[in-house]
Amino acid sequence: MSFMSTFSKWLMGKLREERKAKILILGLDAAGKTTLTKYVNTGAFLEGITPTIGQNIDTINFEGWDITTIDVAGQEQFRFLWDIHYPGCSAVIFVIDAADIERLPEARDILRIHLVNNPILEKVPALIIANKQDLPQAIQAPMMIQLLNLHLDMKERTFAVFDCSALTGRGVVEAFAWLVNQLEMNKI
Ligand SMILES: Nc1nc2c(ncn2[C@@H]2O[C@H](COP(=O)(O)OP(=O)(O)OP(=O)(O)O)[C@@H](O)[C@H]2O)c(=O)[nH]1
Ligand SMILES: [Mg+2]
Repeated sequence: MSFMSTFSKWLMGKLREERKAKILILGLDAAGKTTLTKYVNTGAFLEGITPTIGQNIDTINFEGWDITTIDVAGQEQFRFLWDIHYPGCSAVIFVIDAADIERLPEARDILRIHLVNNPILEKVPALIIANKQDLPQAIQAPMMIQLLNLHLDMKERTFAVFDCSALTGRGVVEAFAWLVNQLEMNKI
């Protein structure tokens, strides 16, 4: 076998191997983390998803990437379980129920504790999903940035906020395309 074919085989193997990422999906209970993950996996809204206990680990194939998603339980009594998943994460998705205005302060606090002020996730890109945009009262990205103070809290970090609906699929592909773009850029 020539040097070039050995080299290109090695390179292809390397590229394949590096197109793997571990993504952590955080957010309050009922934000839509599991529904969103299932939407990306199946291309459809799945009804009747029950609250997660512990975590769901899935693999999503998106634009040539094998993405292991760790969709954690958002209920308060399970949040201590998030800690073990922080090391080795390539990115974080933080899902917010944008239609639940009353819980936005709680979402902001949890985002601060577990992401903004978390040294293990210091340099990790963050995709913020303003979910449930199919509901009329849902807050949209520009207002969400202000209400969650993201323009200040996240100024040292690469982040984006996408208006999504895990029910209709609106914005989901665009949001994941942004995420994969971050993975591509961080790989080089
Ligand atoms: N209208 C609407 N409902 C949604 C959307 N996404 C999720 N839901 C609903 O919100 C509820 C909670 O969704 P889950 O996916 O279980 O939320 P979760 O964030 O995984 O919750 P935990 O597992 O408890 O942390 C379910 O009844 C979903 O059908 C959405 O985009 N629009
Ligand atoms: Mg869940």
